[in-house]
Amino acid sequence: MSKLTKKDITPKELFDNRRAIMKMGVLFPLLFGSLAFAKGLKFTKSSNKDKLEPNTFKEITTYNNFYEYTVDKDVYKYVPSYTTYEPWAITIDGLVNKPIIITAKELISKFKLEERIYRMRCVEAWSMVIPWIGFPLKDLLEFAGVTSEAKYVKFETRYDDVFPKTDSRVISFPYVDALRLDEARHPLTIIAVGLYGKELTMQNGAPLRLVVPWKYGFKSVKSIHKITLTKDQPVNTWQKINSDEYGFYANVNPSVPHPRWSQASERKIGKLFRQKTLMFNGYDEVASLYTGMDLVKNF
Ligand SMILES: Nc1nc2c(c(=O)[nH]1)N[C@H]1C(S)=C(S)[C@@H](COP(=O)(O)O)O[C@H]1N2
Ligand SMILES: [Mo]
Repeated sequence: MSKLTKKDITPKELFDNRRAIMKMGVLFPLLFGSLAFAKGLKFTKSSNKDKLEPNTFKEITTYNNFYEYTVDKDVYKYVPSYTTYEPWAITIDGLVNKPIIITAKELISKFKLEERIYRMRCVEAWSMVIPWIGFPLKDLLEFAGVTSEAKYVKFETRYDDVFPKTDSRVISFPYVDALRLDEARHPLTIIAVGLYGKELTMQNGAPLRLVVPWKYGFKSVKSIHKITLTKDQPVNTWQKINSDEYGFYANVNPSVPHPRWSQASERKIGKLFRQKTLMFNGYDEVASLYTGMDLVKNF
């Protein structure tokens, strides 16, 4: 495994001194002005072959799970403006040819953005349809140069004063989740950077977050800070808390109930009646990833 060289690392102070960054934001509002408002993004529009009916922007941005801020759904009340968090550093390390620390902005600029209108199913039995803007995670893995020993990709959020309300009595931080490499490389798996044609809101995981539409929402780590390629299967945040209730795979599966509730149906936010939950959340094309696996054991 190659080591980080000085050249790969942008001065740490640039990222870690939040106060200095905030001061810069005050001193140079013009420089940072483009970040003050959700910027329109350039992207290829989705054909929406599935004819999914997206939830409203308001629904998607006012009903969220983001435990670093609060355990309630009104995360939008606690998030400061995105401006405060720039520049945001992303580390890509572990079993890669080219470990790197790069700003989110620069990283995003390397990929072609497209719209993906996906179902999102939370393990708590509610769901939404969200028009994400993003790029395939596969492209990022190619950029990083994954080595042949790598088997898993781990994603971590920050754990510092950018999340002032973080309460580690509920879950341990930083928030962590991971995918098997073939799941990570599946064309449906994306890194989302936008929503409804604009940059992500903080409550939805700005500046960039994972989206794995056939898995329960908790796999889709928000506000990614670190991506690590590993040989061993990482333990995710929810497994750590209760491995009888939350597994590594977390594929949406209506026939495997959560120990405390059924997963057979869901409440789509904004709808009066519950709807049936679909195997793999309706994304049957991923079934071949799990051929021969017992999905009751590997829940
Ligand atoms: N960092 C972080 N990422 C997270 C969470 C979290 O608490 N912290 N919650 C997860 C859960 S449980 C869900 S359902 C989705 C919700 O995504 P949304 O609010 O954009 O719909 O984010 C996931 N990603
Ligand atoms: Mo969730």
